[in-house]
Amino acid sequence: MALLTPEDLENLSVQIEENDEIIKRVTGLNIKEICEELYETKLNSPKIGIIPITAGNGIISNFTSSLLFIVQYFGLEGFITEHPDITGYHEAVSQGADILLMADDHIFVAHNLRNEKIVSNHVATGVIYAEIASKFKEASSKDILVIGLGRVGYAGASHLVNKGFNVYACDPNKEFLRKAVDELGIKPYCSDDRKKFSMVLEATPNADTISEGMIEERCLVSTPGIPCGLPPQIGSKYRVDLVMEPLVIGVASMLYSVI
Ligand code: 2YC
Ligand code: MG
Repeated sequence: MALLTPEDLENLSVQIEENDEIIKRVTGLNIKEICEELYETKLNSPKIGIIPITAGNGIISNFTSSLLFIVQYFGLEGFITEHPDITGYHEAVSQGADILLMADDHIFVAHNLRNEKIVSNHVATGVIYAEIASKFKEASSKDILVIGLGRVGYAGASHLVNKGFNVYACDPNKEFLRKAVDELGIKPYCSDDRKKFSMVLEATPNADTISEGMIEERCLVSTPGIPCGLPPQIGSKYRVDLVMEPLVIGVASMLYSVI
């Protein structure tokens, strides 16, 4: 899984403002409204404990401060523990945190100590970016393309199948593709198929995965993937609306999903 870099998290407030505007324009709802509708709940006022974790590649300098910004952006009270790891865990619980946020290099979780719900970032991110793509007001059909069937893409594809969309998907990893076909019933799609889409969920760690033959003019590309899968020249030529943001949208989905 591609690890975030401090540069990815710079100007997070600008990144979320810009993306929230695009989301509102293309779906009619902003990110808060999409989460409230998707998870059928408001956030209420849980106290969020954010625990730095030193395991593996260790601390990402602005990761936990970014999480605190996000928690406060959604109007919640939060704190970053003074110490990392288990000392931090003990501190967070002792300080009365209702929900814990913590990540190592393999998984980033939100754990609600009050109702014992726990969610991973890759599932919550896949679901919310799929939901955004599926709510494109100008979509011409319920056909939707998912590029990348790893942990994030699979969760997104599964959510779209459950919502009754006609999910087409591609992934160079034949095992991932077979699994999604067998378990979700998605339709395999490869770039030389003639079909074009107005809604695309891109969930790969690779750049430039989207080619001209895949997309309709004025389509919506929804992607948490860093680097961007949409080549800029194709984005401008086809006047594509792009929703792409590194952390806020995924964390919002995590928080609402454990309420
Ligand atoms: O600063 C810390 O506490 C580090 N242990 C955080 C490591 C986060 C690693 N995960 C990532 O970079 C991201 C996830 C946020 C989503 C995808 N990759
Ligand atoms: Mg990508």
